[in-house]
Amino acid sequence: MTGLAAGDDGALGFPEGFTWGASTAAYQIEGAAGADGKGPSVWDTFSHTPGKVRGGDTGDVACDSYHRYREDVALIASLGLTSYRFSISWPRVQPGGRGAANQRGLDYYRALLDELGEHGITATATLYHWDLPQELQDQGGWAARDTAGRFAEYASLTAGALGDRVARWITLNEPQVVSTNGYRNGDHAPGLRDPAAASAATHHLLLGHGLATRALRAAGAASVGITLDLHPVRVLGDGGSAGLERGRLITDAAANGIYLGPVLHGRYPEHAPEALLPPPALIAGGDLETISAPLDFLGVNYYSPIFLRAGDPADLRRNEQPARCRVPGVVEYLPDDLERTPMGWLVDASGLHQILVDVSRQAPGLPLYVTENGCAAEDYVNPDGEVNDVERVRYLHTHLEAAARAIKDGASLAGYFVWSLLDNFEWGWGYQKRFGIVFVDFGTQRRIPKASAAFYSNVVRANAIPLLPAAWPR
Ligand code: IFM
Repeated sequence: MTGLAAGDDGALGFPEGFTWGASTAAYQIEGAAGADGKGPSVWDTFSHTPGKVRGGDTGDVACDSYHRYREDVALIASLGLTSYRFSISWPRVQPGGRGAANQRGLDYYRALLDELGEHGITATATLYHWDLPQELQDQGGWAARDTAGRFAEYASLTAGALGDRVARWITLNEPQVVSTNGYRNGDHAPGLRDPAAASAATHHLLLGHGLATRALRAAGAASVGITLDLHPVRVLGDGGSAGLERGRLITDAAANGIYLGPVLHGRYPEHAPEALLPPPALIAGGDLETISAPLDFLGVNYYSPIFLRAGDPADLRRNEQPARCRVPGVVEYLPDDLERTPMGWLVDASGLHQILVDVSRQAPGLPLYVTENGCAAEDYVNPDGEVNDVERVRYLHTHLEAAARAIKDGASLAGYFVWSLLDNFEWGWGYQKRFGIVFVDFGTQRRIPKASAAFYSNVVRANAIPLLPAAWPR
């Protein structure tokens, strides 16, 4: 790749060969919940449990991409994207999570890959985006060490069947969210509130990643990585105070280091709170070597930073919450001067710059891909039949500018995937939150590219972003 160039009009260019894509995940878009021999996943069970998902929504139909994948690939092609990140549903391929493959499940992904190939779009396939086969959950899920071995078996079988068509394999998507939301606070499937199971799940997810990486390599996989959700930790005011600095180190270890450390450096971070770490008895000899096997790339999902400031956890002020670092005199807070999306997430593009530069310092030369970045917005179809999602255009513009600046400042960023191609099933929020650059009318399944799709497509085709209006926040 060559360096960044400013176009004649001052636009900020990306390196030649930069990968431009959009991301989705199987349970969020495919629908066809029981079709062609697919087994139930933890998300089928969870979403069908009353009270777990807003409005009682399920992924039974979602965007029906299982049947409409040709239309969806045509959409991707029409935007000029060079790669599509999708996930493979483990229970479609192995309905019970072990044993022989379900050929009809593999056939679906082969057809999708063929369609992408015909349009010259490379495939970036995630093996696990949270839809664990329910049968494995019944045997302990990720809290059980055996699940890591089953995951490697599934990786091997899938790569053997589809590997010739996949440019990049991502083992896991956001293992931190699986452990925290699935096993610790119960907001996601399987809905457990069990701190011991959460810590065990953390280690077994990482071990599953390491074993799957080995299996993928043995199957001749072209390129292997993992996707982590990363959250820069920012400190207001006197970052020099000992308490705040300790708080920053602990928060960073809790939010990022517990996953980055083992994967990049073969060790859990020293500052991580003990309650989040797997107990030593679960870590067998050789596990950390397996987990830290060299990667071809790291996927970074970025949405929001974490802010810390001095405060009293026993007397919280507006916008403050107790800090996960539990350092006396330190609180987390949501700065007033930053916008929030309808998810309540802070909009802070400079956090993307920070995390990309930081990770590249930790792993010099390792190619990074932003595998997710985007926002929910209150989208609607206007009387002209258009969706004018100006908030998302602005969000993408500022974040792409931050990504371009990060490359200038030394980050080895090789590609960017927007989250998401389509409005979809947003987990516990059901269909109430729209993240797509393409609007989906869930009644008719009609797809309407939003203004953000046109904006993004222009960036992709130019391999450059227009200069930011001076008044926009960075
Ligand atoms: O929709 C999710 C995705 O599945 C994982 N990363 C965050 C997105 C927005 O919440």
